[in-house]
Amino acid sequence: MIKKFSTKKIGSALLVSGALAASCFAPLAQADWKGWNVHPAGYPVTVAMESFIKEAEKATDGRVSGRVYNGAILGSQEDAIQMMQVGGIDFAEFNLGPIGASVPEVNVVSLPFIFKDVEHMHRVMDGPVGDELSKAMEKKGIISLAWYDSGSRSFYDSRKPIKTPEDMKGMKFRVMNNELYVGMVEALGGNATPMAYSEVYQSLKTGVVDGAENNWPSYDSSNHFEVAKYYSLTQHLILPETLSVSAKAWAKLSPEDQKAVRKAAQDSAEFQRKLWAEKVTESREKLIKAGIQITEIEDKSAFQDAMAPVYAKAVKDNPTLAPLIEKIRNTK
Ligand code: GTR
Repeated sequence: MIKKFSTKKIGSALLVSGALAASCFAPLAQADWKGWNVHPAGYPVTVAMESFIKEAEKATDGRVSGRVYNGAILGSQEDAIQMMQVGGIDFAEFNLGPIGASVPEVNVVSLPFIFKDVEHMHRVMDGPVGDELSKAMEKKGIISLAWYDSGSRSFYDSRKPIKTPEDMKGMKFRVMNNELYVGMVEALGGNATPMAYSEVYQSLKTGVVDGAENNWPSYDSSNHFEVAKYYSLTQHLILPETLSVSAKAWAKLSPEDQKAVRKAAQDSAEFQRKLWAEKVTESREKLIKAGIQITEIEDKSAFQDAMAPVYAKAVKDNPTLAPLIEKIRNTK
């Protein structure tokens, strides 16, 4: 008797052999990267990250591909920094502020008023200090591929304009996760509490905190302006951000693919800086129309002078900051 093969069995045999054949011919280092991002769709960081991963895919003939998960749905920035160090996420855009909590050298950029302006920050980060900070991050499993912009941060609150540090007395501010920022607010006379970005809106609304601090685009996109309308232009921090890849994901790429991915990251940074400049203007105009109250602070010396103990403590806790501060000050 001739044994009949069921078409179902033949079908699945074909499927299995097909899959085997496909896996034999698939490129070896196929990587599907998970990307962490704190910002919403349309934000300059988000648009640039999406452009990065698309360009990286093209430039590696699909050996690298990935997806950006917005709005910190993969976890807070603090958690994401830890996740990247163990390879739990493959790429991300981080603010160097919270990275300082894991990579102490990076704290140099969190010293208030360390940069004269955004152009000075660019010169520093595109030079030897930027390279030194990248190396320190690499030792902790974070491969920084390019620096993104995040303008300058100023305080905002729900109670009153801030013209001098005295105005901060008795007010409680949310800060990013880094003890240095707690010291910064305390040195100005206020109280500070570190908190995840996603919790700030509700905390401002319910009065758990009176204020926070951020740049124009984040003050806008987070809707914090709705619940804290006094924006006082202290411009105390100019924080670079980084487009990074986890050392684990990076090590799986060939040198050629690493080069291509780095190039895609640097191109995306150029794009991000352009989008950033446009967004700052757009957010400022939008929020002025929405009725926020801006306080210009021509003379910031009272805020700057109050930072002496913050610098002293940072250097005492981590002496490697002293030469870095020198180098930044000497960068013309
Ligand atoms: C934004 C920054 C985010 C995050 C946020 C915050 O300006 O781009 O990475 O650090 O501020 O205040 O937590």
